[in-house]
This record gives sequence, C-alpha cells and structure tokens, in this order.
Amino acid sequence: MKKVCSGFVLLTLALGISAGVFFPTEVVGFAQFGNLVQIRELNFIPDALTFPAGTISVLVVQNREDFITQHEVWSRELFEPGTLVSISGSGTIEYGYKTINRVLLDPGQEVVIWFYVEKDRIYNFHCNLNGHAMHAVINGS
Ligand SMILES: [Cu+2]
Repeated sequence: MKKVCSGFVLLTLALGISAGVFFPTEVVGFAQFGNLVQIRELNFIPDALTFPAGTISVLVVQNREDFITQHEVWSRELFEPGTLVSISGSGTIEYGYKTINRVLLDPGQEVVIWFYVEKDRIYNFHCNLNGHAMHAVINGS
C-alpha cells in the first residue's frame, strides 16, 4: 500500500514537471520539494514541517486511519489565491466563493497540494471535523 502511494506521488511529480501541467514554464525547475503527512489516531504526522522558501512544493496528506474516521484539511494560508498552485487527489474538494474551503478525506484517501512557499511564512492546516482539534504547521525557510 505504501509503495503504491509513493509511486503515485512520484508519477504526479513526473507528470507535472514533464508536461508543465501545473506550472508556468519559468518555474518548472523549482518544483523539486515534497513532503508527506499521514493522519493516524487523530493526529497529523508529522505536525511540523519545513519547506524551502521560493519554491513551488508539494504537500501530500493521507488519511491512514484504521477505522472509519473522516478528516478534513482546511487552511487559510495554503488555499488563498497567490499561494495555491494546484490541488488534486482522491479526497473531496469543497469550493467556496473564489477559493477552496476544505478537502474531505475518508480513510485511504489523500490530497496533493502544490503551493508557492514564501520565506518566513507560516502555513497552518487543520481538521476540526466532528470535534477533532488537529493542527499542523509548515514553515517556509
Ligand atoms: Cu479530523
């Protein structure tokens, strides 16, 4: 299962970079960084990450709960215009007015978030679904 998922991420990276699907051509060379967060037992693991500033990076969040626990990923900073480049994956993306509200993840689902990392910027993401109080943070440095 783990190999299939990392294969999917690599395929996504390869397709995005080679086809230029997700990026304007001038930033293709910078899209080299990615990190994986898994959700287990009502936690984002890891819950603190550092991404290189000045890059378009990819964050993959996977729901890996053993039981039927749905989670959400919502983030003011990641989803705001000017930050978010592309979003995909098997989760359910909910759109608001001109922006993305959140992504719902059932066990086994994942979201792939491409975003522009600014220096010294903090990107929080959360799940408050069904009384959860889950939080993780990405630092741009
Ligand atoms: Cu949750």
